[in-house]
Amino acid sequence: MPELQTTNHKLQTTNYKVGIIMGSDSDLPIMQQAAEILKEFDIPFELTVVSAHRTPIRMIEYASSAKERGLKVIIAGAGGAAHLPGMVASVTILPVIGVPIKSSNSIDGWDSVLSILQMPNGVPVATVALNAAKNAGLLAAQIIATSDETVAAKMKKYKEGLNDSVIDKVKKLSVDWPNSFDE
Ligand code: C2R
Repeated sequence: MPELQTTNHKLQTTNYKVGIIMGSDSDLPIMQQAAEILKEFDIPFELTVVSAHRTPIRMIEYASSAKERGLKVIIAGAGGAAHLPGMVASVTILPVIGVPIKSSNSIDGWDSVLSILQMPNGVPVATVALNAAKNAGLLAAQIIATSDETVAAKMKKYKEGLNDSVIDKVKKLSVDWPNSFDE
């Protein structure tokens, strides 16, 4: 077995607010949906691969320095035996949002869902739905919005947009399918 080496990263302070990490670059097609949301909200973020299984020292160094470096939230995605989000949560006081991923080594996604969801008391991971990196991005934005009025205003607009798009659909639907509630 190769010797485990420390990564020797300098603890540089960053302006990034959110750290998006994933167990493998094969998770990127899903995890980039979180990145797209953060871009939409103009929230600075960093994105990289960190694996609890394959790069344990990197994982400990990344997670334990995250708060000191200036991050406010970590989004961690992993598939199969997905220990990354929970292990990250064990060494930081930052909120950790876990994204279960239906990866090539996943049986049906449940392995990843359960290993991220079923954390022991004391070490919470806010787990979103399978492959729901978009929701992870939104939840991270909502956490940032608690102390950032600009992001809060954008979030309010985003939610109003959701409402408006459903009302548009209701109007279209009611042409062929009238209902007494909307008359
Ligand atoms: P590869 O495609 O690299 O073989 O990875 C990754 O998140 C990915 O979904 C297959 C899957 O293994 C996952 N992985 C974990 C961890 N590290 C990698 N679940 C971890 O530390 O939890």
